Amino acid sequence: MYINRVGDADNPRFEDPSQANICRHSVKSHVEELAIFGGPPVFPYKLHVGRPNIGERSALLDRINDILDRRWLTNDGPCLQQFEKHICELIGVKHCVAVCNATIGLEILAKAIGLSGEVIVPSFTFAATAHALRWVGITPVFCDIDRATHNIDPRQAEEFISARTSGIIGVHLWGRPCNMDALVDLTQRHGLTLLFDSAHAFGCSYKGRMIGGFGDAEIFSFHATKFINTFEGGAVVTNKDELAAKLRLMRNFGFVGLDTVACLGTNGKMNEVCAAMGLNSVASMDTFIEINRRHYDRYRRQMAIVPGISLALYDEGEKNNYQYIVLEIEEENAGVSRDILEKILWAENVLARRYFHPGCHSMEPYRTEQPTASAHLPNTQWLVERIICLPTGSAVTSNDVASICALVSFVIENAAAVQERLAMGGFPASL
Ligand code: T4K
Repeated sequence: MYINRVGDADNPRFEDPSQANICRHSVKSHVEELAIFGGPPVFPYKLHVGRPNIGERSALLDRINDILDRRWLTNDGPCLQQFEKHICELIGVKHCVAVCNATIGLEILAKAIGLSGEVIVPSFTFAATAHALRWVGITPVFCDIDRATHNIDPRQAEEFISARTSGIIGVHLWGRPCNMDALVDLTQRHGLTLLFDSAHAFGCSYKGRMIGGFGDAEIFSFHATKFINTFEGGAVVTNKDELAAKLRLMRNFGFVGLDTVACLGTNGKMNEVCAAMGLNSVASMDTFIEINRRHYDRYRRQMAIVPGISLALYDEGEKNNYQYIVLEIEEENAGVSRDILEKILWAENVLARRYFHPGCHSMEPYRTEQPTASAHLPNTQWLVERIICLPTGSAVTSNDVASICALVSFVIENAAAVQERLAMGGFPASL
C-alpha cells in the first residue's frame, strides 16, 4: 500500500512503514521468467541508485518565494549564510565555505592550501577526486585501499611519498571513515597537508567526532544524488581561520569589496536556491537517515543468507547516513559474476551501479599517463570487479528493497540454470 505525500513528503510512492510487508512485488519462480530472458520485469518503474531526497516540498517552495521577493539570488545571500552556519553547528567545525559543487570546492581548496607536485589519493573513488587535482596541475598518485574498509591504505601511502609529494587526500568511501589516526600520524611525520574528500560522509562520525573537522580541511558534496542535497553543491569545512578566509576570496574571483581583487579566484559560489534546498534537506536529515537505516537493515537481514554476497557494513558505534548499499559479489560462491548480476538487475529495472569501476587509474588521462599504476593496486583491481551499489533512500520503499533482495537471492539460488540459459542464448543485444 502506498500513500501519497506523507512524512518526508517527497515520494509519491511513500509508504506507511506499518504496511511494509503487505505489498510485495512478484518475484520469479523460474529462470525463464527473468526479464533478461523475456519475462516481465519485477518493477514496472525504474529504480535508480541516487534518486534525490526532496524533504518538505511546501517549505522549500516558501523559501524560494522569499528569495524571489528579496531579489537576492546569489553572492553570499541570507540562505547561504544560514546554511553555512547550520553546517558548522551540525559538524562542530569553525568554518563552512559552501560552493557550487564539491569538485570545484576541491580545486579551490587545492589552490588555497598550496598543494603542488604530487598528491596521494586512492584510485577507488569517483573521478572527481583525481580530476580536481589534475585540473589545477597536480599529479594524483594512486594508492591502494584496504580490502575490508574500501579506504586508502596508509601503509602504502607512506611508500609513495616522494620529494614531490605535497599532501594526501583520504576519501571516506560510502561515508565510512578512513583510518584517520594513521593518516594524521603519517602526514605529521612527513610535514604533508592532509585533506579528506568527504563527499559521502556528511552526518557520519569517526570515534564519536563528526566528520568534517579532521585534517587541514574536508569537502562535502551536496549533489542531487547525495543524502543531503542542494541540487548541485558542496562545502569546504575547516577549523583554520586563514584558510577559510582565502577560500572565501577564491570562491568569488578573489574580490575584496567592490573593485579590489586580492588574489587569483574563480566562480565557486553557491546560489540562494541551492542553499534553500540545503536548509530544507538538513531539516529532514533525521527522516532521511531513518529511511536509509530501515532499508540498510532489510538488505542486511535478507542478504546475510545469500552465498557469495556480502554487504558493506556500517559501524554501529558511529553515526552513519547509510546512503550507500554496497554489495561485494564473489563469483566463486555466488555462481554468477557481478557483471552478469548487474545486467540481470537492469533488465528488471533495478538500475544498480558499479561504483567506482574501473578505478581512476584506468580512466583517462591517467590510464595513458600512468600505464603501470595497476601493478601496485591489487585490492582496487579486486574490488572494482566485485562491487555493486543498489537503490536506497526516500524514493524506494521497504517493499522495493524486499523485492530486490528476493530477486538477487533468486538469481544466486538458480545460478547454474541462469548460466546454462545464458550459454544457450547470450544476452539480448539491448543489454
Ligand atoms: N568525490 C566523491 C567521492 C564523489 O562521489 C563525488 C560525486 C565527488 C567527489 C564530486 O562531487 P560533486 O562535484 O558532484 O558535488 C553521481 C553524481 O553525479 C556524483 O556527484 C557522485 N559523486 C557519484 C557517486 O554519483 P553519476 O555519474 O553516477 O551520476 P548520474 O547522473 O548517473 O546519477 C546517478 C543516478 O541518480 C542515476 O541513476 C539517476 C539518478 N538521478 C540523478 C540525478 C542527477 C536522479 O534520479 N535525479 C537526479 O537529479 O555520478
